[in-house]
Amino acid sequence: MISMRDFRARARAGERLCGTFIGIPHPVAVEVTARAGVEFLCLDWEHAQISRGRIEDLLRAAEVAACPAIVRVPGHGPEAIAAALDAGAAGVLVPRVSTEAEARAAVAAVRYPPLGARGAGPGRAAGYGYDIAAYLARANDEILLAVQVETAEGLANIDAIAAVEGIDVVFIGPGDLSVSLGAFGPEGKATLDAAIARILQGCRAAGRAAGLFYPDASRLAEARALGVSFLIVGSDAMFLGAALRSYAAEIAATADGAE
Ligand code: 3PY
Ligand code: MG
Repeated sequence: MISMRDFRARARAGERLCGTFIGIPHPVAVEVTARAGVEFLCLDWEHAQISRGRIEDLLRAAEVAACPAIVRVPGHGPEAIAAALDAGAAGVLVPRVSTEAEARAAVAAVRYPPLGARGAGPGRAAGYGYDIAAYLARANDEILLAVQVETAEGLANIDAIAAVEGIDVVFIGPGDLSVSLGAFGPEGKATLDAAIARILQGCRAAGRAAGLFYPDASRLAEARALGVSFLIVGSDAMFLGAALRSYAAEIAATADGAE
């Protein structure tokens, strides 16, 4: 089990960490997913129907299961980043970071001065004010910042983005990247693979840990070979669907009259 305290250090050091997205906006989904042994969770506030008010309860459920949980925020706004961190997230995943300026803005929103410009408040992370001094003292060391490179513009700017101090992980979103490059399906595979290889090269050159999304767990060996350490695989909903599909296939295969 990974302690909340070590999470950022381990991610920065390029130790393999395997998480999954949470898209089902209920604490039960969080507890069930965390207790299965997944190494961290990423609450998907960008693409799932998770309300701002729900984030805090989902983070609480992750803490009950002693599983580090970060939040994929719905954009670059410092308000959403502050809301996730003040609620107690172990870090944030900022989507669609395409320029050095956007990467610097993400650092500014996540880090307290002098490294950034995050505002201090008596939220849950700061013990509702009881622990504010202690939280301010440790937050810059412990909060993880991962930025997603998943556009053609981000690909073009990868070296400048990866070099920004204060970023811990550059995370590749292959879905959006393929859409942005017009590289779909089997015909687009070579283009997408080359783009991913270029991003990974930029990460290596900057000494930055690299992350990647996979829809299922069948390619963990490939990730290791590519030098990708920070993995988000599927989501609670996708794993639920996959398990139920396999059950449904068993039902069909063993139905009365089936061969
Ligand atoms: C993408 O594939 O676009 C993602 O954002 C995966 O997390
Ligand atoms: Mg994406």
